[in-house]
Amino acid sequence: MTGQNRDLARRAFLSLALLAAAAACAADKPNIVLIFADDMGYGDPRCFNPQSKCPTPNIDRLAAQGMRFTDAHSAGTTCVPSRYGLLTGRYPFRNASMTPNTGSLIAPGSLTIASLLRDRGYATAMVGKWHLGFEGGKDFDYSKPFRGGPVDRGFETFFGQHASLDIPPYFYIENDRCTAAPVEKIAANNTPGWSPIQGAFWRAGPVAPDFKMENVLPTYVRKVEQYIARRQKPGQGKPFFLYLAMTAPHTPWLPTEQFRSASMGNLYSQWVAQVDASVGQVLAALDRAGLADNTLVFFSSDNGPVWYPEDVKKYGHSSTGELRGMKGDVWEGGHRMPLIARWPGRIKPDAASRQLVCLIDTLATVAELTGGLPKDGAEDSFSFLPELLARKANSPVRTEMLLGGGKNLCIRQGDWKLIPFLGSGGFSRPSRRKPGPGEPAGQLYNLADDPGETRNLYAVRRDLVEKLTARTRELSSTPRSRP
Ligand SMILES: [Ca+2]
Repeated sequence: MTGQNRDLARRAFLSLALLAAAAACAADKPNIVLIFADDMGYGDPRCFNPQSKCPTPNIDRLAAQGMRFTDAHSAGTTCVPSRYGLLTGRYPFRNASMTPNTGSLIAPGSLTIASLLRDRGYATAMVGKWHLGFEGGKDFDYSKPFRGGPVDRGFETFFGQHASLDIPPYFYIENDRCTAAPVEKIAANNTPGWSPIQGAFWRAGPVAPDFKMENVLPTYVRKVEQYIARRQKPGQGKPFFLYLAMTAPHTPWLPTEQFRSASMGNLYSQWVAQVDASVGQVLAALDRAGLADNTLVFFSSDNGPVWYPEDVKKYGHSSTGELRGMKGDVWEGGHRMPLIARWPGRIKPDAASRQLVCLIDTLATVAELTGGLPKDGAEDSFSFLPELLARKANSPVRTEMLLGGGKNLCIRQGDWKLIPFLGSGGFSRPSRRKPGPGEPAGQLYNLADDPGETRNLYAVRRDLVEKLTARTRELSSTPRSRP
């Protein structure tokens, strides 16, 4: 053997030894299942809003068996930035583009929850809605592999769709290939009695012959059940990370026969009931496989609901509970999310946490659980593992967080929230308005005594406005916010 060959052989042996060590280490780790609802409001699950009209027995049971976070926030107020922040542990405003039509939004080689766990010996799988773009943007070539999607960003397998269930073209992607090209056409749809972006709303466009709107959510749940059934018993192989990005209760609201009954309430609550039952099916699959005890389950949602004040009056249900605003808004209803974590024997049952956390923190949390935070990546992610395991009660996970982007960047610090403009910033009208004579230029709320954001203290607490404005500038001009 030449010196060079010996060196190669030694390096190959070391790589194998490292891989074996990673696998051995990973074998002791829990499986991680992340269930992400789409557009579910803080006030939908009854465990967060006892007045909810949506039947959510499975989400409630998950909460009763684990920890509920009452001050958890998505990284954005709409699908794309929220998902970007969740998977990368990085504020979406740091990215040049948040438009999936222009290409793959997560840069090649960026750390994601999936790439981190894969490199630490986990099997990684995603099922459902990606919405973070592919190379080539909206110019899909159905004859070629889709690059820059889940399988190029850490997931070993993927079954799902490119964006929301109301955005054409409509087709499934398996790993990096389309299962059937969208060669047919589907007309636009909506539901009388609801606004144009509620009900069974979808846009007209190309659709694949194997893609039926009402079958999409049940198909994803079945794929997840099959994946879990194939996994091995604890200690017998690789642990897995499974990300189920549901397409609901986002539009189109399409409850199947089983949920279309008056006892389930209106169309929306019927659809939420089906989402809840889908969560129940995933939990039942873990039970059947004997994996529930060794699996950390997260449940949350990507942003607030499309639910207007008129709907609250008409249906007696507030999809955001007592929070102000809706999807897209920088008010709490747009981004405060129901977050639940269950890990039997490790997380105390029926626990509640009032800690400020952001879904961006999921990456650091699973990183700490599986061997510590990497040096690079996860720029804005703070681990809430100590909170989950009640190791450091009273020690804050994070003291501040940024939301939005550009000149609209808002900051939360402690109980205070500064919005540097007037209006919702999103779907509630007006989204933005100029101050009238003598009116303050922005909004400042104390969420501890005013969670509904009804008393604007911008004019009376100028000291805080200045301090928080300076801090926003400081935080946004550094490349990372975690140490
Ligand atoms: Ca969404």
